[in-house]
This record gives sequence, structure tokens and C-alpha cells, in this order.
Amino acid sequence: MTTTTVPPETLAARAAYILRGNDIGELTTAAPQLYPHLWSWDAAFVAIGLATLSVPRAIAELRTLLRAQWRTGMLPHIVFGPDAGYFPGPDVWDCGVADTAPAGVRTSGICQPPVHAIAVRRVLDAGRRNGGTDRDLAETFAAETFDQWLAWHRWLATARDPAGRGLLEIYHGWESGMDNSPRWDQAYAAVVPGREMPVGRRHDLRHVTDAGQRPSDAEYQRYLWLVHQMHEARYDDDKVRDTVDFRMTDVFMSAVAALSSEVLAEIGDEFGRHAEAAELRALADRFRAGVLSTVSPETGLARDEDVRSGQRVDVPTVGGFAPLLCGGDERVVARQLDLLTGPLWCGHPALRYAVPPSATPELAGFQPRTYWRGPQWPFMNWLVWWTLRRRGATGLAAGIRTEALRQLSDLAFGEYYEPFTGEALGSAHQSWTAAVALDWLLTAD
Ligand code: 2M8
Repeated sequence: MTTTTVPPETLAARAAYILRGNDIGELTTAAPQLYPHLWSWDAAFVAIGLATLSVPRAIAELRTLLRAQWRTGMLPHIVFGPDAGYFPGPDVWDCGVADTAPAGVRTSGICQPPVHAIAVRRVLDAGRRNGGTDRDLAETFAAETFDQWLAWHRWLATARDPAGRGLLEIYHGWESGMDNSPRWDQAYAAVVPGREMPVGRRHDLRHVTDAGQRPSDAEYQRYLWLVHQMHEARYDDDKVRDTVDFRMTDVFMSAVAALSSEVLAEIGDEFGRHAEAAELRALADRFRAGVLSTVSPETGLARDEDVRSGQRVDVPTVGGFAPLLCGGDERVVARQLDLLTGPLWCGHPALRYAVPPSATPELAGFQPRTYWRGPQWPFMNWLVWWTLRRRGATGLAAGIRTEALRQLSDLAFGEYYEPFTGEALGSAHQSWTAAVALDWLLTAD
């Protein structure tokens, strides 16, 4: 059945063309102009899309990210390619000051949500479906790199959850991937840059049709100040934790860690790594419990916390749906499913497409055109779709897929979408947008 207003083969062909166009060799840029490098969680979704076209190319993408792994186990949020057109670039991050940065590759000094095990799962499944060389390559890849993914999860569990609460800490909004979400407003309000930061070097504003689609200069002042503080701490995990002006638990990242730990445990078992699989399952339990401990009885949403003040953030953003991702309490999940389909979220009467907005339109301060403050994000639709199916909510998942593909039928492959009009915003030809379209259209299961 056709689920889009353009034929699915047209949409798939266009998506493949975009991924091909953004491929600069060993990495696929997150977007052609705005993001001319590899971003950690983008690369996972990109690999999922690439796996529908070429299993070896999908593997190459993940290997590029793994080559940039820090000696601590951290996967950095950006792996820089040769292009100079992004700010803050490698000169600003200057990760050479860290003892643990990888040699021979330029990276940022922070991380992003650990969705990667889902990509490994998807690549492995594609290889096995195709059989022959693809199966061999995918199985070799999963077996060979298992320890690196494990190291990444172990690093998160120790460096970012030092007290074992089951809640990962972040030291920059960029680490959440939802950079200027209203989730972080309160925390950023308390960040006072100690000096003027060079926001004039921003490139991003040149690549969007209006500056209102991006974070403001005042926000960038704070973003850069935090980078400066981390650099001063030489990106040492303990020192950063003690000195940086932003220290939040991130429920969404914690839920992703629970989900991915579960997925990586399944892969571990398939390759005879039973002890490590048990360790990963214990981590999944820990993060799940952490996420569930934050759910508001009033709103049913999970809440981030300012670690220093202990204050919880009661702001209704898509991050609050963390329990949908990690599960663990049927009543909480059932309530979240009602919420998700209800009038505050996907069932909001003014939405053009019934997919989750990054914040509820009912939030005071909701901004339908601004980045993580209201627009809908196609890769997020895919993540919600995938987890809903995994948890057996197949009908609801199918509805999200249909609506998400309808949204993409403008063939713009936007970074994000205006929820009321369906206008594509931010960057055009965004890689993870094209990638999830390909997976939806070309993967049967
Ligand atoms: C956005 O973040 C970068 C900084 O990391 C930026 O605005 O310059 C976010 O949407 C993030 O989640 C995403 O990974 C990145 C690349 O698509 O862009």
C-alpha cells in the first residue's frame, strides 16, 4: 500500500541520492553545508539507512566513528572531516590537550546519546538477510567491534553515572542532542560566561533561511563558555564534572542507554559473550530504574534534574517520553502511550502530521520554527517507531511510520519540520532524515 503522496520508489531513490551526495569517503556528513562532519548519533541512523543500500558502506561509517573513540571509551559527538566550514571546529575544541583523546583524528570533547547498538543490530540483520559476503562482513564486524561498544557503555556507566543512580549526567546541552530544548533553559539561565565568547565566527546562520530557526547568539555564548571550561579541564572526566557550570541528568539519554544496553546484550549472547551480556543487562536494569524514578505522578513524563540543586525540570518536551524507550513499568508505559496519542502530543488538532513535536504545542514558549523548541524531527519519529514496535505496540508504530513518510513526501529531507504547516526547516538534505526514510521504505521487518 502506498503510504506517501509520492511513490515510495521515488522517495527511496531520492533518499539514496542524498546519502550518496553527502558521502565524502569514509564518512557521511550530517548535512551538506550546515554540518560538514560526522556526528555520533547521526552516524548511527545513517548506518541504519546505508545498510539498506550497502552493508559494507554502513559498516565503514560505524568504523569511522569507532576510530575516533577516546581511550576512556567515550565516542565523541563530532568526528571532523577535512571541511573547515563549521564552528566550533577542531581548533576550538583543541582536544590534543587531553591525555585520552585518540591519535590521528580530530574530534570534539563531548558525547551524544548512545543509540549505536541499534545500528549494529540493524546492520547485522541486513547482512544476515542478504546472506553471502554481507553476512560474513556484518558478523565479523559485530564480533570484532563488540568490545569497543562495550567500552562505550562502561564509560557512560562510570564517568557519567558516578554514583550509580541509573541517570546519566551531561555537561553540555549538545550532549543531549536536543541542544536548545526548553528542557535546558533553567540550567542555561545559570550559566554566566566569564568573558565574551567569539559567536561572530558562527557558520550555521548562513545555511538556514532565517536565523530564528537556530539558537540565538546569547545561547551560543553559553555553549562556547562550557566548551572553554571543558578545555580548561583538559577534558578530564572527573575535573569536568567538578568544574563545569552545567551539570544535568538526562532522562532521554539514560533511556537510550537502557535500550541500547539491552540490544548490545542480545548481540553479545549471539557471539558467546555471555558474561558481558549479563553485565549489559544489569546496566539496562539500572538505567531503566533510574528513568522510572523520575516520572512525575502529575504529568506522567520523566524529568531531568539539576545535579547541583537537586531541582527537577517539569517542562513537557519529547525527552519526557524516556520510559517509552526503556520500558520497565507497564502502568507508566500505558499512560505514556495515552499521552503520546492524546491532544497534547501527536493527537494535537493543529498538527499537520501526527508525529511527536519536540515540545508540546501547549507549552508557553513553544516555538514551531525553532530547532528543538517545537519542530518535529524525522529521526526521532524513527526511534519512537522502532521502540514502539519492539514493545509490541505495532498498530501505533505503523501509524507513526505512515505519518512520518507523508511528512517526507515533499522530498526536501529537512532537518526538522514546522508541525502545523509541514514546512521543512533547518538544513535540507539532512542525512539522518534520508536514512530513516530508506529504512522505512526498504526494510521489510
Ligand atoms: C545539532 O547539533 C549541533 C551541535 O552538536 C549543532 O547545532 O551545531 C543537533 O540537532 C544534534 O542532535 C545533531 O546531532 C547535530 C547534527 O545533525 O545537529
